[in-house]
Amino acid sequence: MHALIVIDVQNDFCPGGALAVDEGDRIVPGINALMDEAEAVILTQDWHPAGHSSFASQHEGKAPLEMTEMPYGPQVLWPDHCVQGSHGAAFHAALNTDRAEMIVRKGFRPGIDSYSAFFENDHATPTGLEGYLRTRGIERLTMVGLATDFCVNFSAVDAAKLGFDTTVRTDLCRAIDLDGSLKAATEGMIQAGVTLV
Ligand code: VGL
Ligand code: ZN
Repeated sequence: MHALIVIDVQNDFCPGGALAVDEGDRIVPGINALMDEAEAVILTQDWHPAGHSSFASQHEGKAPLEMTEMPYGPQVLWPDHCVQGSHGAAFHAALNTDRAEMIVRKGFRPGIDSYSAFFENDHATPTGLEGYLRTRGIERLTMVGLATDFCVNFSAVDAAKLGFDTTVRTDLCRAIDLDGSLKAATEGMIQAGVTLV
């Protein structure tokens, strides 16, 4: 069985949002069209408590997009975004959420960020998505959404490492591209065995 996984198509990652990705809204019609043919549809939603530790505002002297060291490793500091229950955390209004059979919320632990739909940024704390997919007999995944070089990348690499047959539709993703992060992400996904189309 095959599933379409739609990563973080939320207002804060679209133009006008707190962590806007260039053309983030442009992928919405194509994603909706893909849902029509999908066997199963799963959405992810970046979902941080106010004052989350990935926000630069919580680190004195730090600006958004600077790095810090967390107990689990290096972490990019972001503008406040996708705060639980806020307009920015809501899905883009044009995204068809009716087909979603599962919505995975991630990044809700105050002290740890979660780019991947499978594991938090310690690469150890599971979100539960792996078990959900396996118990439903889903073995093949197509991923689309935001941002190519962060949440899509981490989700796709983890999926491939877990043994899922994983494809990323790069035409239905858009990137933040911070210091060459898109190139590094592309190379990392290919190395992990992800199919990029
Ligand atoms: C994301 C940065 C912070 C993403 C989420 O969805 O790619 N990026 N939180
Ligand atoms: Zn986030």
